[in-house]
Amino acid sequence: MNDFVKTPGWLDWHPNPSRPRWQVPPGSVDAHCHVFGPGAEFPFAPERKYTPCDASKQQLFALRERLGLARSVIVQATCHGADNRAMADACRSSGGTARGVATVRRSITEAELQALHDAGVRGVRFNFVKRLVDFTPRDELLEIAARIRPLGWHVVVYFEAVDLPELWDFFTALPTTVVVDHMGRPDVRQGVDSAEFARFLRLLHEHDNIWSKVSCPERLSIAGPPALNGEQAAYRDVVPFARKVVESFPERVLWGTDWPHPNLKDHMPDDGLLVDFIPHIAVTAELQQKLLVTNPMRLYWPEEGA
Ligand code: 0GY
Repeated sequence: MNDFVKTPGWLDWHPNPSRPRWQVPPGSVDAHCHVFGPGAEFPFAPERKYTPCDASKQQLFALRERLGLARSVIVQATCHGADNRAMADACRSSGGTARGVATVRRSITEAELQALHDAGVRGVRFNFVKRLVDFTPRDELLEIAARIRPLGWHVVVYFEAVDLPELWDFFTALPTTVVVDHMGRPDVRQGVDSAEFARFLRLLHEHDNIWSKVSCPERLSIAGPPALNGEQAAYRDVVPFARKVVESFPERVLWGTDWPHPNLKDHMPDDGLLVDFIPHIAVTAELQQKLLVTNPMRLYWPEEGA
């Protein structure tokens, strides 16, 4: 039995997402998703800022199948702190079809890092979103980055657009590939030509080790769902941002569902609609192949020689 009490107002993941109208290319990767617990088996961390519903590996893999996706990258969610057991267990039981991104502290041993690698972990996540985590000193993060580099891992960073100026020097000092979650969370009200979004694009222009996930339109959108008709994307106000990133940096973009969508307050997306969003932001077969297959395979399954 799970004794954890969900955060008030918590929205559970969509119980019956539509089958996408748009078919993803064979071998497509969901490069940003999570597992939550189940809490009875993998307790949530004492330092967490929210208590989610359960979202198990079986449920994640069932959704993946429904959406036509082949592989997953399971990103450690903050509700599990630096206890990576649920994520690592999901990777290990995936038969090689899931890789992971962990959260680690400087106290982690070499043997523990190696065990995570053996489970399928290929990166660490540094989170700067203040509502999600407590502050970690930069020197600790730099030390972790230096230690994971020899494993061939990369760093995933999550932050809000307004914080980029302050974080710029830290990000650009990182010695690994750096993957930015959700395009650095632009404020879509400011528009795709805003100074704020230009700053984010400049980060990628000037640093070719920095990648971006073009994920989470449901988190960034003011327009929201639904699609008005089959031609128009849901979350259409996010389209210009994601399309700009895909077309400017086609070799350094990733896409993910963000299932089970933590901390959404207004609505829970239909995951099928999130797949149908893709051809609006990657408008050619070549861009779609890079976004969904070539790029994530290069980063997470390099041994397969994509
Ligand atoms: C996301 C977004 C969020 C949460 C987390 O690890 C997390 O708790 O990443 C958020 O609340 O914006 O990418 O899942």
